[in-house]
Amino acid sequence: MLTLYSDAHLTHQGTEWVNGERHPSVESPARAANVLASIRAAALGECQLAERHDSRAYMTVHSERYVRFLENAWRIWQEDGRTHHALPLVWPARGATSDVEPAHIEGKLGFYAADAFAAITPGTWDAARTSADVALSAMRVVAQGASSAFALCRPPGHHASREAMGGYCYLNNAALAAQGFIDSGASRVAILDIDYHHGNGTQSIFEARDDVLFVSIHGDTDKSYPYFYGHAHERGIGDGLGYTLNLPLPHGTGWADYRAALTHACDRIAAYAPDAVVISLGVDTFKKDPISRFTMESEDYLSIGRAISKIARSTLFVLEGGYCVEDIGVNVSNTLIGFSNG
Ligand code: OKP
Ligand code: ZN
Repeated sequence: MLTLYSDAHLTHQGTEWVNGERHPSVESPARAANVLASIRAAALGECQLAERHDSRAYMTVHSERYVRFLENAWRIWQEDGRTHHALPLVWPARGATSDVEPAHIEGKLGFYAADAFAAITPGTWDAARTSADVALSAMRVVAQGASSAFALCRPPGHHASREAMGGYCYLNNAALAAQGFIDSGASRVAILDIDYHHGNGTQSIFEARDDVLFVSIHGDTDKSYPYFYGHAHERGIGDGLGYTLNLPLPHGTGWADYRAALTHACDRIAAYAPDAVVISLGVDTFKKDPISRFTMESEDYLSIGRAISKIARSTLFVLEGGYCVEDIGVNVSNTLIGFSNG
């Protein structure tokens, strides 16, 4: 299996609020470095640098004004005299109806953010766009005939919606890849999101469509980020009704209970008979993950990969979360090994 990657993410290290203090985000450059090292050690296949795309390439799932905001946010922030990482402090909350982008950067930040977990730093745009480039390059490899590929994306993408960043995500890498398959001629694409956190951004991008099936297994959002999306009763909207499947599981879930949900998810996807499958691969379901509450062991990722291989479709793996830096590499490579040996 070919891996697509880039080193452009190295300049992006966000900031987040933890216990009333600002800390470097757990979403760190070391994560991707560890994954790449494991992929190389496991001799999973060649590792190739991603191709650069024009900003227009991100407007297949994001709006032009949102992409331009991401591109220019750090510069505008700096011109306002700031030197620290930018985080929003004010949002158009429930019931807000205005669609007018504020002129001031403080307003723009909240207008284009779901939460305060996606900091804008000097290197954020370059890292985010390159992460999307990694996904689009890997998508092309599969669209041109490879049976699978791995997009080693960083920052992650599944919390980013058409016009909002959030949860360490800026551009939705998996959604860009899914739309890329459609634009390359696929009639149906399925997305299986196995990150611990519900992929609210991806769901929102495709929830009104029946040509992209979105299936997610995640920590019950009643008690886990992103809190407001991912309930079992969210099943899609309009033409998309029945093409969103959410399988929330309680805190403490391990492979024994996860297995049934994964089998159900894979059966639904196989029944859809997609031309391509995109896996939003988060390994923050791991027992030692510092911010999540499932209890998967490293060996369990072999079983997860094997279960995914049974869908028997062209498959693109896109890296999302996983914050136990020490074990993120083995957990990701085990998934890919389990799939390859399926
Ligand atoms: C990104 B991805 C909980 C803090 C939640 C944001 C989590 C973003 C996860 N106390 N922080 O889905 O792995
Ligand atoms: Zn996650």
